[in-house]
Amino acid sequence: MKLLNKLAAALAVGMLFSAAPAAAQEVTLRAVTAFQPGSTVARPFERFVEKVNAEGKGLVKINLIGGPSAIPPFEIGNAVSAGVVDMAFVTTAFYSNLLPEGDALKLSDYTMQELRKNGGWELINELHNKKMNTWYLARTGDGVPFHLYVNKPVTKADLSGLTLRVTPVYRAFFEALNGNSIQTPPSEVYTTLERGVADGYGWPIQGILDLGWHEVTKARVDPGFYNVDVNVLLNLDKWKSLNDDQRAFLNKMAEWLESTNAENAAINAEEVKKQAAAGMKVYTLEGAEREKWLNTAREAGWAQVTKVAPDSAARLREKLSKN
Ligand code: 173
Repeated sequence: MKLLNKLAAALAVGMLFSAAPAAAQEVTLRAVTAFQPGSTVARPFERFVEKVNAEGKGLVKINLIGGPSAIPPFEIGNAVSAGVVDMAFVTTAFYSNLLPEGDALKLSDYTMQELRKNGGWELINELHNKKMNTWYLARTGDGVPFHLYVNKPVTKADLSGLTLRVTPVYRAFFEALNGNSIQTPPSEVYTTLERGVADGYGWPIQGILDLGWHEVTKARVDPGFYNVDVNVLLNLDKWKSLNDDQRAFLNKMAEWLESTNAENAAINAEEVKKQAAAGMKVYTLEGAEREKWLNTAREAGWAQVTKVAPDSAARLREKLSKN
């Protein structure tokens, strides 16, 4: 081999070696969670972060920079959309300013595993891509209903005379039953109840005790309604900048995270016991009142999606709903 060729070969090999570490470089994703660190609703994401960091060494690392005191819950959608953070664990109700039709997720009658097969996930992801520059990586909360919690009796599907703390999850439903609504982030629920500013609030079946809210809550109304959605979103530019291995790894972790939704039935049952042990009563609606309660929840929910996002509502209902 001539000297020049040898040199060229050596250079090429050198380039290969120097290119290799760059391709395999670990990416660090800055993440925030909309829910109180350590609380039941935040826990699935915290387990996800632990697992990604344990199994993703050299590939992907998540730096969980904080909870709702780092970025206010209703600002988190903006932050992940703009790339102020790379990843967020947040419910659609907190980013309805960017994606109003996100309201439809709580109305889904299918599990995420089913939605990944029937094209529902593609539609949800497409809307997140186009309208808020995010990638819809995974959903937790499947199999967790929301409830109304109250300090005054509720014996009918009628909320006249009650002022209730809401987010976009509950507003259309409670108002359809003549309730008054006032919106607050979770951090203000305790004082809102303590001061009697509200007579009740919406929240999932999980997490009341670890937030201390049983201290200011007399009762829960059954049945629960809807399905909680708390989602892992990535900034879309960040997602696109990852290499194939990093994306495949995150998809595998997302599949694992969604498989943990199967644990929710048991967690829900534990929460019901804990609420009872804390002295909380239950008002159970039955027969026609129960039917009215559940039908109003669903129809007020879809009417709201249709009102705020007429372009997407029919497509969403077709993919997400059995009715
Ligand atoms: O704050 C809320 O009541 C709310 O909208 C919500 C949504 C998902 C999980 C927990 C709370």
